[in-house]
Amino acid sequence: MTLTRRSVLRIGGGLLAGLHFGADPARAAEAIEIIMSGNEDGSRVWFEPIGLLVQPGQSVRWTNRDPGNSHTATAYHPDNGDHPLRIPAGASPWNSDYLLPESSFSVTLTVPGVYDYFCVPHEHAGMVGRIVVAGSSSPVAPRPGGIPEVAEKGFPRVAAILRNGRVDAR
Ligand SMILES: [Cu+2]
Repeated sequence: MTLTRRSVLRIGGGLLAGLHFGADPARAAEAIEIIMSGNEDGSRVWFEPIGLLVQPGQSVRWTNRDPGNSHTATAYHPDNGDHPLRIPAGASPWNSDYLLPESSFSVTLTVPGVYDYFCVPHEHAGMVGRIVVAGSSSPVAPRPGGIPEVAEKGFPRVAAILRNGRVDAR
């Protein structure tokens, strides 16, 4: 059943991506890629880059390049498993659900601010990421708390993202 469900989800993601590309090919073509990765024995998993600065309206696409694991890109939001809110108020939460190797998922971010997200099966391994959508006011890091310590420590600093545009995983 799990495999069937995942296959359906994968197809669903493809359809969504297709609709998105159809709606705005220029923007979709410019989607910024975040890779879901892992080492060979699966003891380390990460998003690359782990920190990213984008402009409002930018699309971001996660692709699972880890042959040994399924991963998710899931916004910290009460709608996603009752996690604390760590995206801007008024921004839409997202959840890719499980992405099999070589599968992708994309969102378009419009509301300025800081977006923290995680991988459902690897939050406790510290697999998290942070995206800053530029805006008029200076973005503030989400209030800490309510998530595993290893996840909390995993986020790059907002200042580093603003300074460098992207922060690579250590
Ligand atoms: Cu993962």
